[in-house]
Amino acid sequence: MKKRLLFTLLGVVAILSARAQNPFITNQFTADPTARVFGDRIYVYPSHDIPCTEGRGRPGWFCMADYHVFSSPDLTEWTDHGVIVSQDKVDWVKPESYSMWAPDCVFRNGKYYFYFPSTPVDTTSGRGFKIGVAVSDKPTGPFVPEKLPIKGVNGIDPNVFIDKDGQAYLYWSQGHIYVAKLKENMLELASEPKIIPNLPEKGLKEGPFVFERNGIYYLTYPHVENKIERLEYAVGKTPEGPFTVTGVIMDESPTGCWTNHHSLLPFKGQWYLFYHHNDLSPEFDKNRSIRVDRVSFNEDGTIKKVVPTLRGVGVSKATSHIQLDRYSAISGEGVQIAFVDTAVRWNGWKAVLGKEGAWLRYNTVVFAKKPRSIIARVQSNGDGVVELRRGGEQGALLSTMKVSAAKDWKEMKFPVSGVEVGTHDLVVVLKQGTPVEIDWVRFE
Ligand code: FUB
Repeated sequence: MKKRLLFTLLGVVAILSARAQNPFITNQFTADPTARVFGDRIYVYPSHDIPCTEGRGRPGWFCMADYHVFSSPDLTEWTDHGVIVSQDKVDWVKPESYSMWAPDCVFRNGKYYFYFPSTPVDTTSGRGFKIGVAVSDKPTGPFVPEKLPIKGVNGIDPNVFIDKDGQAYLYWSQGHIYVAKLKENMLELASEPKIIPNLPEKGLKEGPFVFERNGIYYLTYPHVENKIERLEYAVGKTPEGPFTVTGVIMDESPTGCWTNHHSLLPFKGQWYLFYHHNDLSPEFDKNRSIRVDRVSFNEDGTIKKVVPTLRGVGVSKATSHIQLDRYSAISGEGVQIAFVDTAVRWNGWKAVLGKEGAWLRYNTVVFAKKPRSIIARVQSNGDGVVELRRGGEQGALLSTMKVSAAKDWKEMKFPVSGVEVGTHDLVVVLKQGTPVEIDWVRFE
């Protein structure tokens, strides 16, 4: 992962290299993404998973000490603005609890309000999680935490929705999903918490996220209908319901990541679903990574189910490293995706074209000028020929890449022809020879 560091008065801001694919943050583990649009950028407030170790958290469980915020102008270039709130700097939080779970952030009357759950030092009003607020003049902080958590709220996964009339509502979960009005100051409840009825009775529900579209209020939440969480939703005519369970937004993880947690919002004319999966930690699902995919609605307002992708939503510049392993489509057999280096997973993945005819497609590569060559970071035990084609396996041939045997990764350059300025979908096919591994390609 290439990144540029900027030193600011607040700390370190990392401009992450273009991350047009899923997961889109790969410099650390991230989970529970709440995305918000402030101005012309999208900001993502996720949880920050770290591995538990002896003396740090509870091994085998979630371990979360602080929060970062990330932002992007285009869902491709992401900036890590660094830590905004941490467990040892909030008066009411038990500093060694490592329980800074799923947050939210909203803008109101010139201030940004960051809501987060954690374990309190003071347990006189009961054990379990409380929810606090930190306030800032900017979406990236500095955030000043309130001295005490919100009175009357016990639980996790805060979410704030501000209705068209200006009334703000706080939602959270603790077995059930709760709602209460917030006062104008955004720091105190203005009504008694109510359990939202008519949601599934059996199986954990958590992570509420509420939004309104065309007069329909959507209460969305992860729910364990079977064995692990899937994303579901209910609709109503007011922010407090009543809500009617309506459907599934995303099915359970095919590889068994137990949690999912999400947010939905429009950005520059397109709706997106932010969610998480354990891509960088496949054998331990409490070290997760955030993803984003497009979402759309039927005419009656129901949500079309989202099929998770590795390709994600970003546009890849032809001159950037194009991670083909985050493919848009793949031949059924013969292609394998694996870590480039299993000891350093932050280095990402490679695509292995394992047998003749194996192919993968990568969509939406933008060529600002006609390229003359393709540079590919490749490895092969023998000699293999990979064809680069436009659009499909039978699309126009753009380059024939003769990859020679080598023990190590190497960058090889091949001539390219027939690529016009514009946006193209690319396909690589193993034409003949031994399997070829590809880390990335870029054009010159
Ligand atoms: O990240 C910790 C917890 O896992 C969240 O608060 C839940 O929603 C689940 O994602």
